[in-house]
Amino acid sequence: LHHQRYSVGIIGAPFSKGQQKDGVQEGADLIRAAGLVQKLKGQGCVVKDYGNVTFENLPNDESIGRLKTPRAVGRANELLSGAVQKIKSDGNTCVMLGGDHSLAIGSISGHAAYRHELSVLWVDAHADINTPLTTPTGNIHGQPMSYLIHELHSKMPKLPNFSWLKPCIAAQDVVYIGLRDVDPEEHYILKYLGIKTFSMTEVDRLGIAKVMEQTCDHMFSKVKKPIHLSFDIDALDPSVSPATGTPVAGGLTYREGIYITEHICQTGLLSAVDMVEVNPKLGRTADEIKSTVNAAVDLLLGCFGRIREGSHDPDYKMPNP
Ligand code: 5AB
Ligand code: MN
Ligand code: MN
Ligand code: MN
Repeated sequence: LHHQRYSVGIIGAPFSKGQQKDGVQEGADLIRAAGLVQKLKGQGCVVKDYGNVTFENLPNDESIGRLKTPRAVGRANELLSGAVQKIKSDGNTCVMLGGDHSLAIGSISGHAAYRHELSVLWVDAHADINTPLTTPTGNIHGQPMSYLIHELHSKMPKLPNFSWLKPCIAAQDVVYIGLRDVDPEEHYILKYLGIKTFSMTEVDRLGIAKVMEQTCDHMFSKVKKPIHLSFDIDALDPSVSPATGTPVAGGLTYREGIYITEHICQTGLLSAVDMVEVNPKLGRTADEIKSTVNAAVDLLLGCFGRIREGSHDPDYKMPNP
């Protein structure tokens, strides 16, 4: 039984302007209130909570074409990127608690500024790879990947408050798990770039164990790069995590979600995690909120050494009568 002491740095990002539903900005504090820090410490992690990023209110943030609140999203991600770089340079695995998924722009670019070459595992019902010109909704939480991938750079318009951002991820270093609601334009982009995807069809066909084996084969085919896990809680089935902005039927079970995190943990390469799109205001009952938040906490525990068979301290001595 191996025993590793993970150093975890937590940053909260109470931001919701990548989409239009109120409440997702409360996700980070709710995940904390469910005992994340104490539970991580309880399984042997060294944890530092860096608090929440303070976001400014930006007036006159008019839409650009269909794109909603671009200036707020650009500035928020610039701030988050800096916070993530700091947490990485302090020697931690970074945990970013959202907030909506537009925050992956800052989280991944901040991570990449520190570690240069990354693999990105994107666990989501959605591909979040619309460009500002293909988006059907104008919501930037459906677009973060297009801002980050080198191969899409020529398809991206110049936007205010995004001039700090450079694409930092290669299409071949991205793997998706859980897809089941992909826009036609996004499907074109995924195929055109040859991105590795495990939709729910592949999860059904192969089972989650083979999906994870093949995910790691793909990510490690050249060199072993640090892994950025971006986990949208809507990847899980709405029966498990109903309190989220864009739920889609037919998702991952709780057990499949946990298996993903256990497997990624066990690679020893996990370098940053996003946990996003938990929206307590969209739970219809207290139990719906609780189930969603507990799932988010348990997934994060799985990222940092919790295994379901249990574990024990190597120095443990049984009490004698
Ligand atoms: B989420 C949609 N594809 O672009 C769009 O929750 C939905 O971060 C995006 O995965 C869902 O608006 C964004 C229709
Ligand atoms: Mn999603
Ligand atoms: Mn998402
Ligand atoms: Mn969503």
